Amino acid sequence: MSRTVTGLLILTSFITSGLCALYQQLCDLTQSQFDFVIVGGGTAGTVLANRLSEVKGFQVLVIEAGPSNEGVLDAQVPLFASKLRNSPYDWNFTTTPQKFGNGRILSYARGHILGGSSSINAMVYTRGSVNDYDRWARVTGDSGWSWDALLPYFIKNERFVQPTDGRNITGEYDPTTHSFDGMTRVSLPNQLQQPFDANVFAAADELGGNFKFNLDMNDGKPLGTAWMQGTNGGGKRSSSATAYLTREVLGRTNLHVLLNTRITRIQRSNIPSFDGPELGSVEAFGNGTDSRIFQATKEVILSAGTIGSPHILFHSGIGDAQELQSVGIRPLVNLPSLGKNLTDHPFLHVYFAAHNAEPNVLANPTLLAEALEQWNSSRTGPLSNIVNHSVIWGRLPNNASFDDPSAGPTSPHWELLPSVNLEPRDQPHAVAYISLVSPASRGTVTINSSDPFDSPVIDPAFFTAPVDVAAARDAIRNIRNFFAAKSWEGYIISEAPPSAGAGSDDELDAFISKTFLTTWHPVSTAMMSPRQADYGVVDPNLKVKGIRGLRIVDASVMKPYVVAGHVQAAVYVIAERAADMIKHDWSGRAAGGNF
Ligand SMILES: Cc1cc2nc3c(=O)[nH]c(=O)nc-3n(C[C@H](O)[C@H](O)[C@H](O)COP(=O)(O)OP(=O)(O)OC[C@H]3O[C@@H](n4cnc5c(N)ncnc54)[C@H](O)[C@@H]3O)c2cc1C
Ligand SMILES: *[C@@H]1O[C@H](CO)[C@@H](O)[C@H](O)[C@H]1NC(C)=O
Ligand SMILES: *[C@@H]1O[C@H](CO)[C@@H](O)[C@H](O)[C@H]1NC(C)=O
Ligand SMILES: *[C@@H]1O[C@H](CO)[C@@H](O)[C@H](O)[C@H]1NC(C)=O
Ligand SMILES: *[C@@H]1O[C@H](CO)[C@@H](O)[C@H](O)[C@H]1NC(C)=O
Ligand SMILES: *[C@@H]1O[C@H](CO)[C@@H](O)[C@H](O)[C@H]1NC(C)=O
Ligand SMILES: *[C@@H]1O[C@H](CO)[C@@H](O)[C@H](O)[C@H]1NC(C)=O
Ligand SMILES: *[C@@H]1O[C@H](CO)[C@@H](O)[C@H](O)[C@H]1NC(C)=O
Ligand SMILES: CC(=O)N[C@H]1CO[C@H](CO)[C@@H](O)[C@@H]1O
Repeated sequence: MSRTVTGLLILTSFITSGLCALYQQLCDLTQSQFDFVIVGGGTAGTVLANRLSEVKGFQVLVIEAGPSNEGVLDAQVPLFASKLRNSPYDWNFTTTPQKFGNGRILSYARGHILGGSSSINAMVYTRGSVNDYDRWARVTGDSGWSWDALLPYFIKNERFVQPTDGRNITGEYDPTTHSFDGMTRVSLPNQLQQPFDANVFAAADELGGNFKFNLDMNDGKPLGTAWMQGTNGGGKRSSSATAYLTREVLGRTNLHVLLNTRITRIQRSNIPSFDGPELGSVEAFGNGTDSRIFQATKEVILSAGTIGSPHILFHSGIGDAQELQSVGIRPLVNLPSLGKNLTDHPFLHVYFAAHNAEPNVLANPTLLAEALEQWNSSRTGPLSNIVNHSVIWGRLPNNASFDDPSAGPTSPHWELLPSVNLEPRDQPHAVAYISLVSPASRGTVTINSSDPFDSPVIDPAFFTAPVDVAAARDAIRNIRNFFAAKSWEGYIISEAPPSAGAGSDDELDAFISKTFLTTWHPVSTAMMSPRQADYGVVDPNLKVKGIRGLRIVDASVMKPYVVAGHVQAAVYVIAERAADMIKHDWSGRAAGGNF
């Protein structure tokens, strides 16, 4: 089987054509001065590349460390997503030993490919809640970050399409919540899995309360049980690269996309310019020994992600001055908040033995070959789906004796993803994935060497706030109640190891400590704060405090509050809004700009 897959990979990579705007390596690009230099061709970076190059007078360069997404089969087939971790398309980061995990080290995937993490993620598409964004607006003092103000950007990002099985989806979503002419293809499951999916919604109706049916979790009020929505619209992964860097966009003569090139530092520009960037020089290394300097005349924009953006800034002398000195880097700008307040969602798996032996397509080579043929010819079948079909969002009870870390009553504390047969196990089983989406714990990203090619030191500090442990226990108890519903009779047998039998708080804590992982949602290492604040990294317009001509546009700027959901939709709206801010700032000043 793996031979077929490899064969297809080789075949499709031959088809990849050399578009003029796409440079495979550093030596292919001769031009060295641009209006905007975007560092990182990931989720946010490709949105900016598209939107800024809409202005014909802007010369735009985006530099990506990883290779092209084209022809990468695992980045196209939705159900192959998990194969992209620990691959050439992953930076392969790890965390420091986690205290609550008795020193366990976790792998910490990040996309290393055009489209960044949107090319390797699990494709769940959730906007988050009204309260999440209204809190950003409140703590930054910029009402432009509120839910209502950002709604036009959600609309600009989303292109909702019908599932590929052609079923009638009335009652599975609210069409008035969605956009049908944006960029990223979003859909409901492309194929249902019965009786599992029917049981989920029968149990929701039977139990009510925390589990009551919610027609559409993307309307700003996610609580309850809802149908899943994902960026697998049309049966194929829709990443920022496939959606925002289409062949047509890559054909623009003012857009340049440089692949397989890593940025190590930004430095003082040698071009004298009245309103040009203070740090307008970008140091780039090819995959060989090649290195070059690129110049920005208007702005350098960092879109290297929650880990990559602070990493580059530290090596440029920006960050906590004392910490930089201690690793032998000469400080240029003292910004003590950089790399602090890292916020991520812990992840747990709870297994239940089941009667139904539903075929696990990924574990059976014959089934997999058939499914791949079906996917290849019609974008239908099991491979066209993301891992789950439904989602339950819930809150800790109101009487819980903790300061509420959530943004408010519309924001969940936990997310449950009921699913079947996800991993090979001896016995048929159901699994509930649990993500704790309003965490109070805060971690850090730092460096321990002055070599920019060394990995950064990543500490998400999971479960260092006791309320996060309480939320995990509450989530586990809720999924037990959910699978105990009458609707599951004849399907679920009983909870399986390793959580089976863990009843007391102490027993649950031991299970949580031994098994927790990341949901891969780190944010906030370059947090926004009000314009006059003496903490924070960027102003609400995403300009780095105290440095002219430098912006950060990616997941790292989320105010030290992650949205209570999967974060890609939030990154898309941050990038869409940032593109408008940048165009506005330079409007009329771009030679030949078509405003
Ligand atoms: C395994 C996984 C599963 C996930 N699942 C989901 C999900 O189901 N739903 C969801 O909403 N979110 C999910 N996420 C999170 C979501 O995908 C990310 O939060 C989001 O894509 C981050 O966007 P970004 O623009 O901040 O960074 P990225 O998309 O990561 O982009 C950063 C880019 O910068 C490049 N870069 C970094 N450093 C350098 C450098 N020095 N020089 C040049 N280039 C550089 C990187 O290669 C990358 O392409 C998942 C993430 C992962 C990793
Ligand atoms: C990540 O690890 C995999 C497996 O070891 C390896 O093949 C890949 O090249 C690594 N990724 C990068 C960007 O080095
Ligand atoms: C889909 O189902 C709804 C309600 O059951 C019905 O009103 C509608 O006409 C159906 N649409 C199509 C295209 O059949
Ligand atoms: C660099 O990457 C390009 C494009 O993938 C490849 O053709 C080239 O062989 C690589 N060079 C080295 C030295 O690895
Ligand atoms: C982390 O965020 C909090 C809340 O906004 C803020 O008060 C604090 O100063 C931040 N920490 C750092 C080191 O910037
Ligand atoms: C997918 O379809 C194309 C076009 O019909 C064909 O060339 C290719 O071999 C198919 N791949 C697989 C794995 O079926
Ligand atoms: C809190 O309320 C829940 C029901 O919502 C109840 O089961 C629990 O016992 C209460 N806890 C306390 C400490 O009152
Ligand atoms: C720096 O941190 C990395 C990653 O945590 C670790 O592997 C390495 O040993 C550390 N190096 C030093 C010099 O402390
Ligand atoms: C309802 C359900 O669980 N659907 C899918 C969840 O993900 C696994 C995939 O890996 C599928 O096997 C299930 O059918």
